[in-house]
Order: sequence, then C-alpha cells, then structure tokens
Amino acid sequence: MRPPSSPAFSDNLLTRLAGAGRVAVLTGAGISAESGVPTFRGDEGIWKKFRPEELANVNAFMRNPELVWEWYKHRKTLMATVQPNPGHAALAAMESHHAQVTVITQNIDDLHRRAGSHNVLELHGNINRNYCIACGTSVSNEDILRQEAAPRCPACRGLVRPDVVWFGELLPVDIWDESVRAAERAEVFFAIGTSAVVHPAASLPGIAKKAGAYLVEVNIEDTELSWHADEVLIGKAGDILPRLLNSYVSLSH
Ligand code: BJW
Ligand code: ZN
Repeated sequence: MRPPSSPAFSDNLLTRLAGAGRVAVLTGAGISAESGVPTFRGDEGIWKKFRPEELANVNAFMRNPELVWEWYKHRKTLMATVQPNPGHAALAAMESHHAQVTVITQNIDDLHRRAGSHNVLELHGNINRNYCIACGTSVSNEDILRQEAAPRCPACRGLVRPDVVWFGELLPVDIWDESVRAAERAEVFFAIGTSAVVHPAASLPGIAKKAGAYLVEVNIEDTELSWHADEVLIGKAGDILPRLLNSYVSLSH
C-alpha cells in the first residue's frame, strides 16, 4: 500500500507534463521554507510582531529606516547561509525535459539561480542588491553589513535601500511583461508555495489559465487560488516536485 504522504499523480497531469514544450512556474516563499527561509504569512511567518505590509513599504522605510534595515540585515545574513532544496533542484532539472521552463519568482533569495535554473524572472527584486535612493549608486552587501543601523551611500551619503519591490511600488516593467508572456504561452503552469494574495504576481496563474494552461498548485494547504486550479497537490514542494519529475520523466522514456 502507498503511504499517505506519497499520493500518486493523475495520469492527466503526467501525460500533459511528459508532452509539454513550455512550462511556467510562479514560486513564493513556501518553496524556500524547506531551505530555512521563513515565509511571510501564517504561523511560520517572519517576525510575528509585524505584518509584511508594515515593513515592506517606502513610508515605513522613510519613517524608520533603522527598523526596516534591521529586518533586511537579519534576512541578508540568514539568506547568505541557506542552500537550495530538492524543490528548487527539481525545477532546475525540468529544463532537460521541456523546450522552455520559465521560473517566475516572488522570492528575493536567489535560490532558483543557485539551484541551476537558467530562466528566472525575479518579480520582487533580489536581496543581494542595494542602491542609494538619492543618486542610484549600487552598494554591496559587504558595505551594508559593515555599516551600523541604516547604511549610507559611499558617494553622496544618501540613504541606501535594498533593491526589492515594496507595497505600492511598481514591479520592474520588462520582467513583468516577460512573466505575462511566459504565463500566456505555458502549456502547464505551476503555482508553488505562494499564498497568492499579493498582486500583480497573484494574477499570473489566472492569466495562464485563461490562455489555456493546465494550472497546478503545490502548497501545504489550500489558498485563494485552489479553487481555480485544475489540480491542487497538497504537500511540501521539496517532496512533491522531485517525485512528480521522476513520475513523468519515466513516463516519457
Ligand atoms: C509551502 C511550504 C512548503 C509553506 N511547500 N508550500 C490588486 C488587488 C488587491 C491589491 C492590489 C492589487 N494590485 C496591487 C495591489 C496592492 C498590493 C497588494 O497586492 N496588496 C495585497 C496584499 C492586498 N501590491 C503591490 O503594492 C505591488 N505593487 C503594485 O501593484 O504596483 C502597482 C501599484 C502602484 C501604486 C499603488 C497601487 C498599485 C507590489 C507588491 C510587492 C510585494 N513585496 C513583498 C516584499 C518583497 C521584498 C522582501 O522580500 O522583503 O513581496 S511583500 C511579500 O509578499 C513578498 C512576497 O514576495 C509576497 C508574496 O508572499 P508569498 O511568497 O506568497 O509568501 P506567503 O508567506 O504569503 O505564503 C507562503 C505560502 O507557502 C503559504 O501559502 C504556505 O502555505 C506555503 N508553504 N511551506 C509548499 N514547504
Ligand atoms: Zn548616493
């Protein structure tokens, strides 16, 4: 008998994946949870005393840059120590089985690229970059972590911020456009480890489905997206994705 933690995948999903040329994936904090990066929301959410909306916005930063930097320095230090997990690795390995795999991520942790994915679209920036809000100069993480409290620009002494997208800010337009194109062209679209509440990223699964993609959600629990999905795979991404890959790769040989 199959153990309850290892449910079989539907023939429909395996056949679609085995024959799919273009696959697109939207990932959220949940895919990095098994690497030790905390998620934003729910019981495991970062810093229970603040909601992400209270820290990840430019007003909070201008009001109290020291507090916002405390949060980011803590996360920079943590993210420098973590490693990609089997979920990231399975997505990278999918590239050998499809003409195109696009990983659209809301995460800023760089773990997809480090796992070997080549086509990564970072919707919300990258924790390893920082820039001066006065003159735009890039400032290295080493510089940031050396400085006390809220770091200053070496060129003009302006405030430096992490190169990430906060609430109320526009996503990088070219990356967003490319993500929409990938969603519209995907034959299979995965939403993995995201609560799907933050827009516009959360609209990508709907865009993909409307354009004809088979929509698959991978999460440890149901989300706002679940009832739109063609299949909901409940479990940890680091468990489900490697098993799924093995299942359809063996089918296509
Ligand atoms: C597992 C697991 C395991 C755990 N395996 N699964 C339309 C409607 C409503 C609102 C808006 C809208 N359009 C715009 C808005 C406003 C706003 C918004 O969406 N607000 C909502 C919250 C209501 N959006 C914006 O402001 C965006 N900008 C924008 O739209 O610009 C246009 C504009 C300009 C001016 C005015 C108005 C509009 C920008 C959004 C930027 C989000 N930034 C952050 C911070 C990034 C930097 C940083 O990391 O510090 O991005 S907030 C935070 O949330 C971060 C994440 O990328 C993002 C999404 O979170 P995610 O990844 O889904 O994580 P969680 O924690 O929520 O969920 C984890 C999931 O994993 C859970 O479901 C778990 O169950 C699961 N899980 N372990 C599988 N092992
Ligand atoms: Zn400057």
